[in-house]
Amino acid sequence: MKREDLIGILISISLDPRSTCQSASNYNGLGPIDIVIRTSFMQGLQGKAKKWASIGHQMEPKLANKLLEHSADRRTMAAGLKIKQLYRVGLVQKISQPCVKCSLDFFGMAEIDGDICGFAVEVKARVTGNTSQCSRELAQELGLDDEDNLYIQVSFDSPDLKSYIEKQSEAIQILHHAYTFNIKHILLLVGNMMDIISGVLVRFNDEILSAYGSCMKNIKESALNWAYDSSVPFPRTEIIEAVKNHPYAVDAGTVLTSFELWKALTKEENYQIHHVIAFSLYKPDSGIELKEDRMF
Ligand SMILES: [Mn+2]
Repeated sequence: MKREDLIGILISISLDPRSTCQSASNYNGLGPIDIVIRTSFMQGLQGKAKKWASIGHQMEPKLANKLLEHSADRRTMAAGLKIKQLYRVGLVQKISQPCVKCSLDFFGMAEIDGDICGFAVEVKARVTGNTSQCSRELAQELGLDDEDNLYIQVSFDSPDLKSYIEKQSEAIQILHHAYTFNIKHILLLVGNMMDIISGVLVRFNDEILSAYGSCMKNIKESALNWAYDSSVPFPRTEIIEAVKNHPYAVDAGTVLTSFELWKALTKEENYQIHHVIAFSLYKPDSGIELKEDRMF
């Protein structure tokens, strides 16, 4: 796909709120409310998958500390990256567009190609032998094959972007991070239980970020206005229909209760997400020590 095609698709995406299952075939037969329900009430992970997800989460700070060591040793310079500081960040909501939220693994300040700027790190810990092996083989194919050569910078519109990112969902996730934080660079840091396997610094530009912003706006207009605009009624009938497709996860009563709770908690006078962010500072010099540094 060419860059222009991608941007064209992002700008034109909108879900018809009245669409039926038949006409929404582009979205696997699901209408907008179906998608909202499916993504808001996901079935919890169980058994091994749950354990792996938890181990992966525990690996995030360890891999971030390795990254800081690599930056101090100038090994990240191959991607034009020198990290100044890394922070742990809570859930963040875009001030100008409250429906856009994200939860980063790390936010950082860095010198990238000589300019000081904000950037983010998305950590992917491959915790099983199989996934770790796949990632290592991919890194080797890209020439990121030894300790001193793990980092590379790539532009989002590079014809071989696809070979640098294992999953489509990960590509969308980092675009979403970049848009939410209004930053141009995201480091996709892949590691296993021991070490960093690769670090791909993806560079976005204003054009793709604003196209993605239009896409977010269109999705909100067509599927989420009821949640953000008090004059739009709660789509009770559509929700009752939609939960029939997801009986394992949720029922209509739970959706309504969760929505009322969310509204109460996110009322401006009660709770503003961007006011309660806790930044925890990682200091490259102090190794693995975690220092609380509340900035807001
Ligand atoms: Mn992650």
